[in-house]
Amino acid sequence: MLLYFMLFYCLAICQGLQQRPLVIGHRGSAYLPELTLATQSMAHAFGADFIEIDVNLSKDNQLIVIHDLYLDGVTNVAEIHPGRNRSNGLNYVIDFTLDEIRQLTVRERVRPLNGTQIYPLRFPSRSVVPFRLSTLNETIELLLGLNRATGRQRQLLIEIKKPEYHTENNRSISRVVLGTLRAYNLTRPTDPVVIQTFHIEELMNIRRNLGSELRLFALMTLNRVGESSSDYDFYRSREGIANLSQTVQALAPDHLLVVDYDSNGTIVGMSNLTKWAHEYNLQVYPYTFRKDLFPGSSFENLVDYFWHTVQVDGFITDHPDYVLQLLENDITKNGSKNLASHLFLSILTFVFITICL
Ligand SMILES: *[C@@H]1O[C@H](CO)[C@@H](O)[C@H](O)[C@H]1NC(C)=O
Ligand SMILES: *[C@@H]1O[C@H](CO)[C@@H](O)[C@H](O)[C@H]1NC(C)=O
Ligand SMILES: *[C@@H]1O[C@H](CO)[C@@H](O)[C@H](O)[C@H]1NC(C)=O
Ligand SMILES: *[C@@H]1O[C@H](CO)[C@@H](O)[C@H](O)[C@H]1NC(C)=O
Ligand SMILES: *[C@@H]1O[C@H](CO)[C@@H](O)[C@H](O)[C@H]1NC(C)=O
Ligand SMILES: *[C@@H]1O[C@H](CO)[C@@H](O)[C@H](O)[C@H]1NC(C)=O
Ligand SMILES: *[C@@H]1O[C@H](CO)[C@@H](O)[C@H](O)[C@H]1NC(C)=O
Ligand SMILES: *[C@@H]1O[C@H](CO)[C@@H](O)[C@H](O)[C@H]1NC(C)=O
Ligand SMILES: *[C@@H]1O[C@H](CO)[C@@H](O)[C@H](O)[C@H]1NC(C)=O
Ligand SMILES: CC(=O)N[C@H]1CO[C@H](CO)[C@@H](O)[C@@H]1O
Repeated sequence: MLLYFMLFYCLAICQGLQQRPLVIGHRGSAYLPELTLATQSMAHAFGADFIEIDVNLSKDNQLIVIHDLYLDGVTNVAEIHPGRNRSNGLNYVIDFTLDEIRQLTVRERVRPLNGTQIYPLRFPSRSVVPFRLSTLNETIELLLGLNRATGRQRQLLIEIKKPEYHTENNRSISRVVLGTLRAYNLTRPTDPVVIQTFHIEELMNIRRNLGSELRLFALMTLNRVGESSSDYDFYRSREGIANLSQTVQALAPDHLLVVDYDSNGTIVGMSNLTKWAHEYNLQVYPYTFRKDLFPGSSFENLVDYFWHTVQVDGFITDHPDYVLQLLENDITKNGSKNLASHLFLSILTFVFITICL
């Protein structure tokens, strides 16, 4: 009898311990220039469950891991390939071959055509450390190699950001991405890769027409941001979420769609998005949590609110190490509290049963 109770309580406690939201390293981590293999390795070592990356097509149809459509925010392209810019002064990924892109040095993100660093306290943008852009192939091999070498199974969250842009240029970037994943035998929902994009109809295309079984996440933002032609006002309504649940496994909304802030960045309430998503069995992973840029006055309280009050399923963050630390400390705190109360209950039960018998 006692054994039974002990077992029951142990199971309950262990379950409590496992329930922390997922942590997704946004473009790797904040500590080295974004999306480099070095910063992805850091995210892997920190224990991020997912490493989030973006892909663009080069002139010769190679998948380059980079966030912007142009190269100027994170490389020295204007210096290495002068005179190749379009009329707005920017150098577009799609105008350069992989060989040309490999000649560039990657640096911490700056304002394009201006050169000042976006996050002033991060890695110095003027360092001479020779970081490089990489291909999707290299990134997949890094992940699979690290998973094997460490025995820790992390996953890749691949964002196809402007499928419409590529379609206008007569490219199907989704087809190329799926083809590359297939070459690595990554085709099933249980495989360690997930695809996400802001273009909701492209997710439906990937599922239905391209026939992919991979897990898909729907990125969402405000319509006025102009990320894609998708109508996010519809897709974050109950009806829209119901519709999405036929195609995707999770929503990855801007945190602004999940909670409401006043003009000082103080949280004043939450939207129904998470509740509705959970009703339709969709997970919710809002973006982007940055320790050096967030609304309100306490990053810790922000994470706590999203976790305990909104009950999101994960965090897309530039600081996966710090968010993990916050989540795990909280669990440890409550875990030991729970352990004590459960032990107390076990003893009480034992005494009660002994007296009754
Ligand atoms: C863009 O290229 C032209 C030459 O085609 C050059 O004169 C100009 O300085 C370049 N603009 C920038 C911002 O680099
Ligand atoms: C670069 O941008 C920053 C911030 O917008 C601005 O303060 C600065 O004057 C700009 N510098 C140049 C050279 O344009
Ligand atoms: C895309 O293909 C169509 C039909 O083949 C052609 O008319 C159009 O000019 C192409 N667009 C670009 C940007 O190459
Ligand atoms: C990526 O890997 C696939 C499959 O191994 C191969 O067909 C393709 O050429 C590779 N591309 C690059 C840029 O290495
Ligand atoms: C692909 O992976 C599955 C398991 O995920 C495995 O059963 C299968 O043998 C693999 N196929 C190839 C060609 O490696
Ligand atoms: C809802 O989803 C279906 C397929 O899942 C799609 O064909 C349909 O257009 C969607 N409805 C709306 C209003 O977007
Ligand atoms: C924001 O903060 C300022 C200064 O503390 C205060 O005067 C103002 O009332 C606050 N606004 C809101 C919406 O709480
Ligand atoms: C959330 O849904 C409830 C009904 O389920 C509704 O009364 C409420 O106004 C909604 N809240 C928002 C912010 O849309
Ligand atoms: C941990 O304890 C705090 C305060 O008692 C509570 O708000 C929170 O929900 C608990 N967390 C878990 C994971 O039980
Ligand atoms: C197609 C694609 O992957 N696009 C990426 C490149 O350009 C957009 C526009 O900024 C980026 O946001 C995407 O990551």
